[in-house]
Amino acid sequence: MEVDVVLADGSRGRAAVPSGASTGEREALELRDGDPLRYGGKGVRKAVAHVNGEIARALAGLDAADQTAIDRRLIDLDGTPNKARLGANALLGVSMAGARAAAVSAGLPLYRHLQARDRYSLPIPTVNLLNGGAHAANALDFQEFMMVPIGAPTMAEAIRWTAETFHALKALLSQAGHLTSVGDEGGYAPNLRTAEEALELLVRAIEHAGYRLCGDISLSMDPATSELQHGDRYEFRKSGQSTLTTAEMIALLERLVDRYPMVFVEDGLGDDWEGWSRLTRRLGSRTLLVGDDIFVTNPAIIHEGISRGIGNATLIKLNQIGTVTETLEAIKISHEAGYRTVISHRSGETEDTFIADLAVAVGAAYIKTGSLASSERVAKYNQLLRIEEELGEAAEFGAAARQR
Ligand code: 2PG
Ligand code: MG
Repeated sequence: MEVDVVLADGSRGRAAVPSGASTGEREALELRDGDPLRYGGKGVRKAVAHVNGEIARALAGLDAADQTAIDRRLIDLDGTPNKARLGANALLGVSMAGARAAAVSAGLPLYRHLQARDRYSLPIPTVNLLNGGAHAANALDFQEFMMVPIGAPTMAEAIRWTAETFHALKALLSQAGHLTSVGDEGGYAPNLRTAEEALELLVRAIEHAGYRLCGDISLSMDPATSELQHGDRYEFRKSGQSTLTTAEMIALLERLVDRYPMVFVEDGLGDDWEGWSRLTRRLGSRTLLVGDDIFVTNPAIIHEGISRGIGNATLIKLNQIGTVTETLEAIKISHEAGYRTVISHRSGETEDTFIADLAVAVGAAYIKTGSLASSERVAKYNQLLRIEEELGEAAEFGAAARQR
């Protein structure tokens, strides 16, 4: 789904909307046609018709520089709590393209239009090198195993370290006779079974690439346990390992956090607020516990999570909530409560680089946007490199992540 917004002064903004495979239950609705004869039901003609019809009429004449007013109009027009009538994909495409058009009209780069600052912090990439779960056809139940180049001095160096580690990992996998094909987010998808096997491989790849584990490069993971949760149990169906209770899942995560330097664990538990609060009490002082499917970038849910002591960091995906304004609100609420933010891609991405600018604008600690294997992910890294170059001395890599 791609949208063009054209302003009266001729400025144009274009944006494309991504799509996820492992979605949170309370995400805004992505409108698909459901016509089995086109794209297996996944076509977006209805959403496109909404953009070109009802939405275009409702926005004509509004000031694009007033993002809040644009998004308020979109939300009111849709009229449902989860954007089910017009589709969050339709609304978000317009919202993002509108922001871009306004930036062009003001003669500003997108990040500066979203947030004017004297100095910017550049997010540390958290890079998915091994794929499992819903993102790969292997026997690994946990979804994402990532490297985080926390010791890199600049974005450019962080990306070089990442590329070198990614290739060192490929060599290790080949030597061990593993497949080196990749999963949805461009990380390798070898037929491993356990989280330990995956993390051990990352540790070896980091060392083979000539970096120090912990000092230079640390780790993170997204088990995406909402996909494993069935009732009050976590089932490891892909690997066929035993089923875990919430307490056992917390114990497993604790073992992994004890053993490996883990910047964060995302979605360590599924839709279980009581369990999340236990998990946070147990591990919250040792690692970031990032809420993705539990918070779904929804300001009201994040607010409730914060007041109940759930997690200590927020994953941010524009299309989970459906407008730029609500996304900025979700980030603001998180930062005000001392929660770090991780700006994230989706497993189904486009070449759109909005999230790179967003992460810089808001001073997010981390950005999660896949490996360096395919252009829809590399596009975001390239945009971060351009921003770093353009900002020069006005940018500090990793400042937000290092802040106490
Ligand atoms: C996640 C995302 C992105 P998906 O779970 O964090 O990595 O995956 O887009 O499939 O929800
Ligand atoms: Mg996730």
